[in-house]
Amino acid sequence: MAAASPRRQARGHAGAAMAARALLALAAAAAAAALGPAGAVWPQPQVERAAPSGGRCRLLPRRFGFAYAAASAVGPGCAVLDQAFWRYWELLFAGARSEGNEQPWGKPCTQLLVSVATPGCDGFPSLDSKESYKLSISEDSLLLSADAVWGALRGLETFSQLVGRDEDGTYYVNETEIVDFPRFRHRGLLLDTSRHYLPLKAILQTLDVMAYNKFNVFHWHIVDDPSFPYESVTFPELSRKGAFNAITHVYTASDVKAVIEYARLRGIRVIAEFDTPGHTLSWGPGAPGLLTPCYSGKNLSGTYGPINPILNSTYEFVTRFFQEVNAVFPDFFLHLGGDEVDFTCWKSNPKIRAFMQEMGFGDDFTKLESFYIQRLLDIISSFGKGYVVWQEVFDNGVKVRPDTIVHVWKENATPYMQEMAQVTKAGYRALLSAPWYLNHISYGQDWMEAYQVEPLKFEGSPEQKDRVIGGEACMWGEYVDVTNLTPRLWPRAGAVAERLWSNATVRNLQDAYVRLANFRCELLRRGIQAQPLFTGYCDHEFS
Ligand code: CP6
Repeated sequence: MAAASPRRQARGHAGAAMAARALLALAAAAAAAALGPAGAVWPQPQVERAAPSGGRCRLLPRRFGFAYAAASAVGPGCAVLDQAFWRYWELLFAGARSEGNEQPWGKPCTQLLVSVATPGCDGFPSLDSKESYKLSISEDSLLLSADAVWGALRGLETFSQLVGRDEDGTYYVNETEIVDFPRFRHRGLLLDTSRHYLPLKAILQTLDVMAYNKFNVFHWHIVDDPSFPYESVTFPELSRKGAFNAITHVYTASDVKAVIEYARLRGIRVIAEFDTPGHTLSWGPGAPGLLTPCYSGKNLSGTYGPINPILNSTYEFVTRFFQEVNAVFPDFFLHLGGDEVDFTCWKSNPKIRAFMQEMGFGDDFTKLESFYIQRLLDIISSFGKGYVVWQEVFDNGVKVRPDTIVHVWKENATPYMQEMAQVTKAGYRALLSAPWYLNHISYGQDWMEAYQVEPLKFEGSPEQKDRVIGGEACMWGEYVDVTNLTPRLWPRAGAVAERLWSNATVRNLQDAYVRLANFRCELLRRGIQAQPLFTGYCDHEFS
């Protein structure tokens, strides 16, 4: 099988036929895998030791349940796990028409005992959360142990993928022992709710599927140029005048709370991005005086540019606005954007140019941008929050706090791996997104390209590599709304999920194809309209 460059092959005609034949073999393998035994987990666990005995244990829906082990530091009343027990029971057995074979083999397993070492159920997950877990499945007992509830959630997901059904419809799980932990601590997915509004339901469903993939950060690119759907309590005019529709296309305070809690219950952090000073056109109508008025020659042109960085009123507004954002979003980190600031309007404005002279910035508008960003970062720091910024903030030499996280997104300006080297060499932590733009589509198996990325493949010291805390798959919304979000995301985002969770050595495309095709069928079974990888079928595709 010529799996090394299937993408390149799929582009040429002769290559396409070859790749198609090779992939047909893969598709057959995947179809066989879909029939049953589970054991194919996505993303692949770090260590799995299948028991040589080949024993299995039978699960009867009415007699199977999740329970807390006696020694567990958390027990009934822990909402994160109580609710996860319900969810996973439903996922496993809901819609089961029967208990399986009337005279089934072997003795049934009745309980998965969950033991968590550290107390704590009410908090939010964080960059430092422990997500490791151990699953021990034998004919006599099913045990899941974890340091923290967040790891128990990951283990429950793995368990749910291990359960299969045989020809009689009997549920079973094979003996195995899994020791698992994430390779990277930050495994994110960006959704853009400004280019198109995404209904609350679509966001919540995406959080479900993120949890199936062990993603742990929802990066909410909530506002941008085209619309401002965030309903601010302090500045209600922003969404009243900046949303596509001020009633139907907004996220109210209660919507935002619902997203944050739904995510928390799945071990997912919500990092909100309010991108400034560029990408802010939609802020203008609701915040008079905030944006820079552009000139055409000597006259106002009637259009607006980035946030006006030379006015005190700007910083008063920004302080009050981010005070609210700080209170609404509990995560330690905010994403402050800072990308793609267009200097044309600033250049056209005589007051801005006079300010540049006064400040000694000359013609260097990156200095003016830095002037704004530095003041913004000081405001955010004063709230005790940390921040993530897009790479331009680093590229332009803005003085940032040493604990700043730099988000690498440009594919080519500087090759992105070189950028990772530079960011980490300067001592900053880095997040990678440049090769993971899921909004880009092309004919063929483009998930393979995302899958083959190696985030640490750059020249640098071990300390530098340690500063790569993970990455994010991005779904920018110019051409994506609720109609095509789910199939465009899944299972392609799964490629990024496995790269960020599994061991660096897990990179065999054939093996990944079989497991991902299998996982995609499981997503269909769970009611998620995930698109196919290639030819083939799933048992549940018409449900
Ligand atoms: N919006 C914002 C975008 C993009 C960025 N920021 C973007 C740019 C180029 C591509 C995809 C997305 N649409 N606010 C860059 C981080 Cl190819």
